[in-house]
Amino acid sequence: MRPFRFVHAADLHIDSPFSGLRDVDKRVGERLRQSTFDAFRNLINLCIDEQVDFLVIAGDIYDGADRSVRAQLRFRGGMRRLSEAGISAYIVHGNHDPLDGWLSAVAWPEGIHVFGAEPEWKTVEQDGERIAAIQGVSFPTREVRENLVARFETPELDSPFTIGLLHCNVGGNPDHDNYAPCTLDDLKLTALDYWALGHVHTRQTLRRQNPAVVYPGNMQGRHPNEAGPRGCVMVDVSEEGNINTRFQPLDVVRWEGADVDISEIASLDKLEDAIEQKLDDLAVKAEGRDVVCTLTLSGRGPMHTELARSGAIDDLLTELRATASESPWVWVERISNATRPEIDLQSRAESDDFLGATLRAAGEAMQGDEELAQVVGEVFTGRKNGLAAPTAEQLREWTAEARWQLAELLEPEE
Ligand SMILES: [Mn+2]
Repeated sequence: MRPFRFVHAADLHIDSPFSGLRDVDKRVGERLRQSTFDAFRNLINLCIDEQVDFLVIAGDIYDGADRSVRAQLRFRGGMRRLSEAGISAYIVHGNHDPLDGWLSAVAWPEGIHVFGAEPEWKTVEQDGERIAAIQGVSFPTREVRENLVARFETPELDSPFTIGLLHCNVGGNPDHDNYAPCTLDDLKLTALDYWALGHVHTRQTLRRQNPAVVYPGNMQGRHPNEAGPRGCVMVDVSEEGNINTRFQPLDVVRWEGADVDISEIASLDKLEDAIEQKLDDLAVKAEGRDVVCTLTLSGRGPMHTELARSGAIDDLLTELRATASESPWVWVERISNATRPEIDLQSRAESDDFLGATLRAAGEAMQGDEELAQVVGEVFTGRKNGLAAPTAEQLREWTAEARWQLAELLEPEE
């Protein structure tokens, strides 16, 4: 068998509307609406530049069952470029773009194959030699509750390298609709060499070999929960049939979360500096891509009072957006204020009220308290399968943490 290389992509969601964004800047909005098209162009460029043998796409090419004309034409244009470069492509549809959705009659160029609602085999040939056999099935309709793996055939003994192409939910992943549910064991039993899956948007390799089971994730992040690099998987198959996978980023706008701790910050300008430093770091990490950032301010410090004033966070957001660099840009999509007030435990413990008394008692317990050690110890050792009693050091740490929690709970905010 001769070694070969293919690209596995899924969940392109071309022409995603990005409708959930709040008061987004015009250029940012346009860039985002363009981003799924650009990521797709990057996919086609990658296949051609790397001269791969073929491409497999595991569903959700389009974002909506009512596929936009623009998305369909762009997709067909990409397939034509592949075809002209002598690269074949194998495609299944998923829950976002099932076979019963609105679809213009598209004539596919040579070498581009779209699987229907019944599983079938397609053989990939290169220079007259069979290099792989692909079995795939499309979603006939949006809500597929059937385990589609059961309909796949075990390959014949003289088959070349075999690939299963499917949009499905393995192991009931709760973050995604439970369409075409199946288990890893179902996939193993079918005795294919590589399962090219789609549906779960976070990249993951469920199994490396015999068979390899891979979700490449989506190609362009679309909201804060799709943070970090997004792209496809490049698969190399050796003469012996060994599989080597490598992630290739294709996204053009990256979503990232950033956390700025205010505990060491005493003034507004220092806070702005700290945030800008974080945003600069994100820009570097994104390697020239634009970035949409969800920013969280956390920690306990003097800036809490200032940030808690009405309109302060909105003003900060407006200012950060106004001073952001032109290109590539880092757009702060929202700021979550999770900061806490600064509390001086020492002086607070001196006051003559309930919290003062509680803090004093906790402070004494931190010096070592036999009664506390006994009561907490029993929680651990008193069980059927008893655990070791906590050490004096652990008790001290927990008491210190409990003191902070009590102070926050009992201290009325100004
Ligand atoms: Mn999807």
